[in-house]
Amino acid sequence: MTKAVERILANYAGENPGVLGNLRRLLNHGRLGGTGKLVILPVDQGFEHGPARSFAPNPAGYDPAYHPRLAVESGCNAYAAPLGFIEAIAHRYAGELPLILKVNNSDSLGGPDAPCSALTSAVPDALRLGCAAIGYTIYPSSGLRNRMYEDLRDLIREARAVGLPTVVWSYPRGALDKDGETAIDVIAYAAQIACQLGAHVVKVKPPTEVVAEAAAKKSYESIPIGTLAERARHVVQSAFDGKRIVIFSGGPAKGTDAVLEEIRGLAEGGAYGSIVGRNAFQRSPEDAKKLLSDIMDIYAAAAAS
Ligand code: FBP
Repeated sequence: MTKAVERILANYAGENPGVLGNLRRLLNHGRLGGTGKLVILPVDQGFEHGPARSFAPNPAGYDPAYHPRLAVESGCNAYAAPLGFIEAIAHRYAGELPLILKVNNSDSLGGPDAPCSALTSAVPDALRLGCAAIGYTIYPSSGLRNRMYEDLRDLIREARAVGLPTVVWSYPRGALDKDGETAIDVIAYAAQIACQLGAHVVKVKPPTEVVAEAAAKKSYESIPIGTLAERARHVVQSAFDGKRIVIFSGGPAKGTDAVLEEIRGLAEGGAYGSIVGRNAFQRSPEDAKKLLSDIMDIYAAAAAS
């Protein structure tokens, strides 16, 4: 085990050997293995956004086999997806590529309730499919957030009991306006909530300079948030002073320069890594591999500095 991985796992010292072993698997796999940094490929957008919005830009992505192959060939640390996609490929990839079973999902077809994902699979599915972790989305600011927090409490307890860590997608959504969803105070708060719920790995969106909550404005007068690096640093600090692994999502497809500039800011701010979906699988395989490789270069350089 490298010093970097040892240092990170020391922050999870209270966990059982199964959870620690699976965290070690995630941290030791792929091109960034052993550096303490992670790049993960998430492909739940078919469920969350629909097939055409997700896969039409690169139709190879309609095939469930496409994504884990891209993850392996790019050297990603792990691949995360809902039950259907994982079931379609686990026989081939379990043990070769760390798999994260996304156990809740929501569509974007609308409905009268505040956003709340359905439980779409369970801990025994993750075990059966040879997964290294489960994934769960919470929507802080949704009217149904307390139900999600309570479901997550039970899931983390159940997953931990069988040695599986939990990756929490913490996405503020519901009562907030669009700017509020990615405001620095809200993202830092979302990271903190996920950690307090027992998340082993926290995933949030890159924060903007906006401070959304009136009650938080005074506190942010003395916190540097002018650059993305400063904001990432504050989010990492909000995740138990960096003692929990915090990774940032990629967002809608954008130009290569914009993606890499964002990753540079996140890496400079101490991010543990990125979880990049659309910006990877919506490009051609060659372009996706090149972009993921450039992203990994940035994190590798940050780990070495
Ligand atoms: P992307 O890199 O495509 O943003 O993927 C990360 C992710 O968290 C996915 O797991 C999820 O489907 C998507 O973002 C949600 O995006 P949005 O908030 O735009 O619905």
